[in-house]
Amino acid sequence: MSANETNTEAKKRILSGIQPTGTFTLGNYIGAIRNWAKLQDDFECLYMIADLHALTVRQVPAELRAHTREAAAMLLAAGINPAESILFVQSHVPAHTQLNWILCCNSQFGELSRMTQFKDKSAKHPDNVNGGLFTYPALMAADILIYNADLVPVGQDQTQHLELSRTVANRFNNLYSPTFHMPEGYITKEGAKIMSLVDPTKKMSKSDPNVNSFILMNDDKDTIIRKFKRAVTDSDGIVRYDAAEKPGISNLMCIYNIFTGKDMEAIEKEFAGKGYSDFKLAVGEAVADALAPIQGEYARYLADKKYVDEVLKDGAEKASYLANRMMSKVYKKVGLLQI
Ligand code: ATP
Ligand code: LTN
Repeated sequence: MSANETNTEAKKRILSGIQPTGTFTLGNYIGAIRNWAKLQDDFECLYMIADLHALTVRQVPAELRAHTREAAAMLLAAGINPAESILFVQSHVPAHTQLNWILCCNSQFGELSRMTQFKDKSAKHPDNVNGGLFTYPALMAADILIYNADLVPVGQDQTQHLELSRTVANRFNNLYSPTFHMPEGYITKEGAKIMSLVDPTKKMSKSDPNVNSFILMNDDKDTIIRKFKRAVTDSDGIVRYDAAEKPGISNLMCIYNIFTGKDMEAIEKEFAGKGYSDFKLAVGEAVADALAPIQGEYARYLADKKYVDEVLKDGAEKASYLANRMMSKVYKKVGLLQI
């Protein structure tokens, strides 16, 4: 079935988003993007660059524009196929902001106040605790519910937002009449949360001011190996999985597992009696080798701005068609006058 039809019983619908707040990290790739390409054959997929969400934190306009196109190029390079999936930019489908308002009016202050991302980002940017940051999850719920998405592939940090989407959908359905599907999270066990290389108790994040804390998708091999070599670990010198006691080594083992397919036991055996530096080098090489072909494709797409923009235009049209239909239903249900 083509992606621009409404969802049938045969294929479940997927929606996910990523903010163009900078170059994507290895955490974004492992926790989210890597799975997006894999899901395309079995699901009807919509993948969105969440530029409106990015505005909840101050952005330099020219950089935001550039990051948005780069994000599209990286998603194409990572295997999103526009012939199978709808790839679009959030602000190109105005219906998201229309539904956002309706859902804001159905989200409670207390619910929004409890969101850990709101608390974290308010602490990080105390000079800009804006209304958009507070109502961020209502816009995310709109992104999901406007397409009646069944599944939402994200990293673990987004679980609370997903739960709020379900609460709001449920409230709306009960108040008016069944309208929205209940979305489920699709969170893979491996790599749901890749940690910072500098502080392995914190999530790897593209907006971290310390460049050594993350691997960027376009870091070259030397940079990747250097960053892994510097990664904070512990002093006992044994490669062993223990997320609580050895978060740094365990994080590196997760990354190595993802790119080599070797399980934790096999990794422990492979590096028994060897120092951390051998292990770190092996992790760096595995990551650099896996990213090399994606980086090649990325450069190719980035050089073809016209093609990328055409993909996004086509995606926006297909997504708008689906979103506008839901929007007229919602406006009618809440009692807005239709003329
Ligand atoms: P920012 O630093 O700007 O807040 P971010 O790096 O946290 O951004 P998002 O755009 O918020 O990235 O997230 C995009 C997707 O990547 C989401 O599904 C999120 O759960 C996932 N993700 C982000 N960081 C990680 C990580 N460290 N491990 C696993 N998944 C992650
Ligand atoms: N909040 C998400 C990005 C995002 C998203 C979405 C994810 C915006 N809208 C809809 C899934 C579904 C984040 O990763 N920080």
